[in-house]
Amino acid sequence: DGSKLADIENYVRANYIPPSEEMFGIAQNKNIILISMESMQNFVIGAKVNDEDITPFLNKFIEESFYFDQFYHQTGQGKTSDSEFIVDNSLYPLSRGAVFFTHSANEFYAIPEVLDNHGYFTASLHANNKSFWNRDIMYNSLGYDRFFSYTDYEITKENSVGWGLKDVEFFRQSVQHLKDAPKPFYAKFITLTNHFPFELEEQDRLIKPFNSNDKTVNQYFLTVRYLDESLKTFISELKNAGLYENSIIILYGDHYGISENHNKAMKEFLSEDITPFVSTQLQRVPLIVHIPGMKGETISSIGGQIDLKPTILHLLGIETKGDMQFGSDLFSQERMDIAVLRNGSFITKDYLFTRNTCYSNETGEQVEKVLCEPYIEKAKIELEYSDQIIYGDLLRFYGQPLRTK
Ligand code: GP9
Ligand code: MN
Repeated sequence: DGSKLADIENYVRANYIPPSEEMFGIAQNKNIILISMESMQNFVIGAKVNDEDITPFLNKFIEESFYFDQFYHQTGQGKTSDSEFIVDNSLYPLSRGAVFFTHSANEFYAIPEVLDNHGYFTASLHANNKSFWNRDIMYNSLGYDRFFSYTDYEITKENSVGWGLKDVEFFRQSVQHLKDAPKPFYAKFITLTNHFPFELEEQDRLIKPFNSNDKTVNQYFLTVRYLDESLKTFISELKNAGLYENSIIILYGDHYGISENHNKAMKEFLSEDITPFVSTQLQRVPLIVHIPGMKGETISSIGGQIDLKPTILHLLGIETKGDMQFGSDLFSQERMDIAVLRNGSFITKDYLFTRNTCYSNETGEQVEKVLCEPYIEKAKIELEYSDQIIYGDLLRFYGQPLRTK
């Protein structure tokens, strides 16, 4: 295991990207509010259905934020839990199963543990049973101070739909928890209403559904619209609670909502064939970073959930050199544009590789495979190294001196 770890360490060190000088520490000692947007894909941003905006609030919020429009989810079978795992650890999830279940006893050096060492209170908030996805156990390994789950919310038949507490209600009640929390905090909010099969009561349908033969796709736009509305509520409640100005707000989509089983309706919606190339590009999820007092801009460098840990820590002025991580700071000019998906597909500025075929990422035309070759190798190595860390519980042996505890 020792020699394996040395190889991985060399790779990670060689690939370390220093932070953007301009952004490093810009959010020092500020609260971090992380919002996991259930099943939110990027193609709905700025899009309309029946001439109505699907995400009117986010469209505006993006104007005053950093919006990453080439940002990919990297989840596998562990869905939401995989996205949580990737974001907190800058490691890949597993190719099968959910690491939240299979390796919850491992040693990690997740964001909550890092921030604990910097005086932060860390919490996850999610109005579902605490043991779903084994969160109650895994959160201890990741270092969360507190998990606000089902029993911390007032949940009734009236304020629930589909999987549970409606997002608007979830955010309303969550702000109360935040008000009482120690500062500064790192708080993750996991939304739920925009979850398959996208159920919604009449009163919460704020736009007319899409009109295809596919009920799932038709309803998806309604629950996305509802999620957008719940975010608007949340932001205004944060303002009322005096929590807005000293908090960095980071919103990201956890994974796709519309699977390839719905290509026919998606073709109707997008007016293009859902080829493997398009399918891969559809794995983009929104990433929005709101920093009080900063104007923001749209950033089109290619990245994924794995890049969030170094990005967040650098904003807080915490160095990540020496950390066992596979992502890099999204604000850094020096980073390489790449997103490696869990199935081995990847996207760079020039190329998109999926199902053993290399495409131009710009035109979608198939190109010679040899052009993708260097990245095929990189993607393979990264996924393998990350797997080795998890299967071998290698962080047990790593980096004790670097940890400040
Ligand atoms: C369940 C919620 C949804 O608590 O996170 O899980 P998903 O099915 O999206 O992984
Ligand atoms: Mn999910």
